[in-house]
Amino acid sequence: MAILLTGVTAATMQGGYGLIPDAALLIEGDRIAWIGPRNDAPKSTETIDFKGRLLTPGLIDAHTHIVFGGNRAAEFEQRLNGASYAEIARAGGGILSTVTATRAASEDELVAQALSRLDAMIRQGATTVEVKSGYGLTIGDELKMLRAARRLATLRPVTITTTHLAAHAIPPEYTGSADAYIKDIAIPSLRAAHAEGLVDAVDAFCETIAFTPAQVDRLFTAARALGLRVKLHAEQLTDQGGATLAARHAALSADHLEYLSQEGIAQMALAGTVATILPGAFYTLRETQMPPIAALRAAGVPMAIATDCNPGSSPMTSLPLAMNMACTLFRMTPEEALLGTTAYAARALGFADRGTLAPGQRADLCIWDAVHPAELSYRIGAEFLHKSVLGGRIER
Ligand code: DI6
Ligand code: FE
Repeated sequence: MAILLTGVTAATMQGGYGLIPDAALLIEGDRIAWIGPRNDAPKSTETIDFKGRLLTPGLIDAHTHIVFGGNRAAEFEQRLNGASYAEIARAGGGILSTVTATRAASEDELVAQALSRLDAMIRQGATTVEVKSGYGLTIGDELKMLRAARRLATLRPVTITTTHLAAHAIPPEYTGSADAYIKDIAIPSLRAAHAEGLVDAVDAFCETIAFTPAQVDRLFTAARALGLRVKLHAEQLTDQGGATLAARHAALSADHLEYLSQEGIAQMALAGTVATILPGAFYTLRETQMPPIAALRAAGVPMAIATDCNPGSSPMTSLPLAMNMACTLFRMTPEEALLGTTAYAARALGFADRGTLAPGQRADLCIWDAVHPAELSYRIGAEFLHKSVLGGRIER
């Protein structure tokens, strides 16, 4: 079955926007079979005219924590009454309050709650979503989270990739024993989850309030022995040399990066590690140290942009809003922002078959009520997805 989409301005995201005005795109099965000027389009049994709308690759959210129990509105209120994110974390709140709620939730409850967040993401153009564990922090609860994430993929026609993040926080029962936690919980839960086919990548939080580079190094060594790629929450609140460590493990991405050093940038450039920029967390925590966008750009490090959707530091489900924040807060260009949620987001997840419009690529597409791609970053909180195409199927 072939469908020809015509009357679109296509942003192919090859070499920048890669715009093709008055374009057409042929879908065959779940793949893009052809793309080019409408006048050169091959014949097709079915044609849909989108009347000048904008066509982009389906958006890719390369960093989310959408599976969790409860919410943290109360902590949001505490912060507005003067407490800092790190203080709340040290007092056993923050991530740990979500751990308590996540442990108490059944797998079905986690799926139901995550599904409403996933649906909000889909309405804003997401077609591939990475989902992390990291609020269970026992072997059983980490497995429960990853099983819930895998089930999302059976309930919606999007691609879900799973990331094991047991090294996200030190649970109360291991206070002062982070080394033991890595040995007894993080690494065994990784092996168990991998054996069950629940893990696509491995992540950790390298920070003074979480794990040291040496602890992360042990986890990453175990991950790579299983043949898994790694990524890292690095340099979010302080410079721990996390990006350099990630690069040494050929990481797919290093994420956050507000306190990234020039050395870290150089190592990421050498290793081909993507910089995943998360402006939602910067915005929510009212950080002032900006990630070194100009230096990353100068070093040629590809930058992805993601929602970091999580209950504490970024309760956000819109990739276009993340793009807007990356432009307005971090001075990224709208072209970089769209590359960051398409071509480079794909790279941050290790996908070569999506994120651009080209023959052979997976037919995950967005058609927007917009004319120029800069509108995606320019508008604040708008809902302007006209239709999405998921694996060749036109969804709405
Ligand atoms: N950094 C973050 O911004 C999220 N996780 C992390 O390592 C926050 C997670 C949370 O506060 O629940
Ligand atoms: Fe995160």
